[in-house]
Amino acid sequence: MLTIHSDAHRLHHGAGEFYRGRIVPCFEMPARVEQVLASVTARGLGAVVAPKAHGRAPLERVHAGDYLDFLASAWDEWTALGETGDALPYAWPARDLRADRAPDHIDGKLGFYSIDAAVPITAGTWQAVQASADCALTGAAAVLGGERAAFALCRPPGHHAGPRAMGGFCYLNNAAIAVQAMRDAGVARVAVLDVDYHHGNGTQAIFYDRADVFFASIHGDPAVEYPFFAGFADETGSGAGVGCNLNLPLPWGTGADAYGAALDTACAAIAAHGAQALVVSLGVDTFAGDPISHFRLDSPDFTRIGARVAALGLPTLFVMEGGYAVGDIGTNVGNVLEGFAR
Ligand code: Q9C
Ligand code: ZN
Repeated sequence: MLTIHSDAHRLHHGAGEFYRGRIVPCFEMPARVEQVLASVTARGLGAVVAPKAHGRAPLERVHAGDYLDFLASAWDEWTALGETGDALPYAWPARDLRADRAPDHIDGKLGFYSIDAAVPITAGTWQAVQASADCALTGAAAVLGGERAAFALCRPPGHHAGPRAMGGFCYLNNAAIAVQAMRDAGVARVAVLDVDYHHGNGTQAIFYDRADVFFASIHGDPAVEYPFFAGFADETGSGAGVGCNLNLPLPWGTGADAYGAALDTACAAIAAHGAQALVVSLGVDTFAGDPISHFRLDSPDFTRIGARVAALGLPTLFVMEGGYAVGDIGTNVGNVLEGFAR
């Protein structure tokens, strides 16, 4: 299986995120990707190639132009104030406030274009997030070109990023950008299977009213888990997209048996939709040892996830999302890919 990877991810290295009243060190760190790359290489899973630069046009198919402008200029606007550390938001247009106009000041923009304070912007963030999206787009092109599967080793991740907002370590929605590129290349129906521990609120929002993209997500119950404000089972799509969104929230402590049953349900729904290509938002933060999550999958369980996905028989693009047990992330991602390829 082809892997797409760029060193540019290292340019994004946040110092901290706001969590429970304090700034804590970022869980989303460069070492994550280094570990996955080492595992892919050691297992001989296939060639590792650099992404091709795809420019702004495919990003605009998913994200609003003013949001992209914000990401591109945020660091310069921040440092123009004399700041030298990471930019982080602190005020948001929540319920009963004006969410219909973008502020002029960078402090206001940071809140306007985000859903939480887990998204530090550093000097190299915009460059890294563009390279991450390019990994997904290069992977999509490989699958469109006839590859059975490809692995976009994206960092930063993407599935919490919506059309106009960053959040949850995510800036550009790499998986959604890849899906849209497949649609634009003529694939009539595409499915997204999101197995990250957290609900893919951004991907859901991007495709919520569409019938051409089916979204299925297995995740921690948002009643007790980030992102808290999306991911419930009654979110089934709107307009033309009614019935094309499947959320399978599971309780803290979920292990392999209940997880496997949910995965069967998600895969059956994807097959029923008639998708011709599949994008997997591949988070391995469902691992028992993950420091910020509460499922109990063991490393061998990830091999079974890969095999179940392979049984769909679809051209498949894996897009790296979360997973914060840095010592095990290589094993767990490698197991999914090997379980698929076997
Ligand atoms: N400090 C992804 O897995 N808040 N994002 C966690 C712990 C945000 C996770 C709180 C979690 C975002 C791509
Ligand atoms: Zn996650």
